[in-house]
Amino acid sequence: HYTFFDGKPRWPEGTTELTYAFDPGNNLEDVVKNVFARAFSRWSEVTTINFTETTSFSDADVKIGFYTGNHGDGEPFDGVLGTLAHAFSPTDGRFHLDGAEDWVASGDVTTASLSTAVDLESVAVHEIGHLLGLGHTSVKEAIMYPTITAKTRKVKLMDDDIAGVQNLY
Ligand code: TQI
Ligand code: ZN
Ligand code: ZN
Repeated sequence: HYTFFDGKPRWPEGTTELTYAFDPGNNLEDVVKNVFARAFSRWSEVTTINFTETTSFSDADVKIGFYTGNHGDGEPFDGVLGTLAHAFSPTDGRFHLDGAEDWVASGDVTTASLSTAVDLESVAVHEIGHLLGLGHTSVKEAIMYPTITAKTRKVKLMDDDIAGVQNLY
């Protein structure tokens, strides 16, 4: 079953639009940006919240960046595998990914040559759930279940994820 963060934080009542931006220091390719757009749209399809990209990193509701090791928030990344990414609860908006991972943004992760390949969209869909206020679930097939293995793709919201987010919005 789905859970929320302590105190059930959420974006304000009536929020229909959240903006997101990429750290300008990262210089991401369009294929990578498109993965995030798809991941956001999976949650938009089941809520009244739409996500739009903005170029102003400082003004964006959701701030996305790839960083390695210590990056200033007290939650250092740990190199290949281990922690892949983290996102803060509403309404903080920080969404960080470990730049040391072998991210796969296109093609089939299940046939990737690296054993450490991680599917970017799978992780993004999970982290956006946290950004919206969902904690972890006990339902193994759900996006918000707290385990993913390398070379796995899991991007489709399950009934449990949908019920959780629709309880919030
Ligand atoms: N990052 C953890 C996660 O997102 C960070 C974390 C641990 C966390 N406990 C938390 C975040 C409690 C919010 C609330 O779960 S991770 C998965 C999963 C990670 C893990 O890098 O370990 C995914 C990132 F769920 F599969 F294990 C993405 Cl999909
Ligand atoms: Zn961080
Ligand atoms: Zn999680």
